[in-house]
Amino acid sequence: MPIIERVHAREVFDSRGKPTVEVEITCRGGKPSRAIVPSGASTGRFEAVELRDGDAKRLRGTGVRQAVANVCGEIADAVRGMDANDQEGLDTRLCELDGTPNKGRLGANAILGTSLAAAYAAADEKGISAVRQFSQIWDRLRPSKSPPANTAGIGLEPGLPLPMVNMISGGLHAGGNLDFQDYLILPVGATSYRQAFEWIVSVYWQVGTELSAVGFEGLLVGDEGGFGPKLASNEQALGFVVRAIEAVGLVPGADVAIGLDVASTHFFSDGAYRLAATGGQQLSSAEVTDLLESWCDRFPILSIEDGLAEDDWDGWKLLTERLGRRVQLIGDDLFVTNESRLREGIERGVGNSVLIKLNQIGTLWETLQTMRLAIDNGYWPVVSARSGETEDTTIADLVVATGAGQLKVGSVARSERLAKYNQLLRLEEQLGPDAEFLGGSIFATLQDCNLSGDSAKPLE
Ligand code: 2PG
Ligand code: MG
Repeated sequence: MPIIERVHAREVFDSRGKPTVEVEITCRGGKPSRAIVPSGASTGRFEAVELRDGDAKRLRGTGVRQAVANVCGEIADAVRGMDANDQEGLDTRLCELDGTPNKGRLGANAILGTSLAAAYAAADEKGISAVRQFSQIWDRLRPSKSPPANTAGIGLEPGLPLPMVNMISGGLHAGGNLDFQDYLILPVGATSYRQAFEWIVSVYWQVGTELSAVGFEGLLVGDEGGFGPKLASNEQALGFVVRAIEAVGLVPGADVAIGLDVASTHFFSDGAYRLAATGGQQLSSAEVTDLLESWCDRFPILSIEDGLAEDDWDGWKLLTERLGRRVQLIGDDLFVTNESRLREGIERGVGNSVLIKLNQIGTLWETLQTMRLAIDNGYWPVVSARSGETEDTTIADLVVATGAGQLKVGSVARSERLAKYNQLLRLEEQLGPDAEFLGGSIFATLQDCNLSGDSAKPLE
């Protein structure tokens, strides 16, 4: 049994140069195993608390020395001697030790680092890979029967995910003027992860070429590596992406569909959605829904995240009634990977998909419970990175282990993103037929979503 013997933590830095927590756990007879916690910029109000020192004299208050001290002190004392293989028991202990509903006392960063490092330490002691360890943990929650039809195939077996990849960035992630945070592509017609990734790289390069050709500062990239231009409108970005897909010989919709992360919470205030890119235009929830519906009519949009804000349940209900049968509607700030918020959404009939970010909730076990709840209710889980990332590849192993079907990591520039994409290439090679690529087939039940036509069109 992998017994936790040593727990250590240190302050390291993420892709924005911001301090974050790295935890190192050693089981009896094993080697030190570590995990690094990511960090968001467009965070939801209901996320678990990321503990920061707040000491303005050091690193503008962003230090995580207190969280590190919590791991090395109170948390280490509590988990030493525990079975690292018992993820549920360990994570429950961590939640009880913290004692608050939002992990505000010890910090979700301290707790998640410990939760994940324990999983890696257990894998090391057992002599198995991270993906196998995560798969064994998921086996305790893995649906035993077929999930509802619209998410058919998800979660049952390990599998390579469909990547959802950022091409153009705006919002809080880039210095341009776009209100919407991510213009993404989903290579739904690809038949393997490698092919999907090659298509993505080709389209990404082409978007850069198109932006440069018309004189935009297209080659400046945002926090997640997507291009961060100043454009005439939020809509203009969609045209660049569609043209780039066509220019590399792929079919918009059939081969490569479009996703948006509107991340609307950050431009919602006093009951209105305020769009800076179009001169301070103010829209109601119904008007944002109209706008998104008109875009879905004109562009091959398959997925929309946070189309409305984290508190706008009534607006979300309307959005879901209007678009929920033809588009994946992902709740990120709305659900914050939190089982009870997702349950509320399911009961209210809001959204049909949930973004899965480990640090929004703060332990591995709770994250997996939210995924299971989603799958049982026909909601697509989309495993996601944060805008502040590191070389840690947990989410790549996790998405394959659970067969969750989709992964959102950011763009194909910036090595903290490539760390995950490259890990998926390794897993594709190592697992072969044991990890099928479900690709766009997971969306087969969406109507009018531009998925018809030839799939697997070769690149020129
Ligand atoms: C999001 C994420 C990742 P952040 O909104 O989905 O793109 O951003 O980590 O800043 O919350
Ligand atoms: Mg988001």
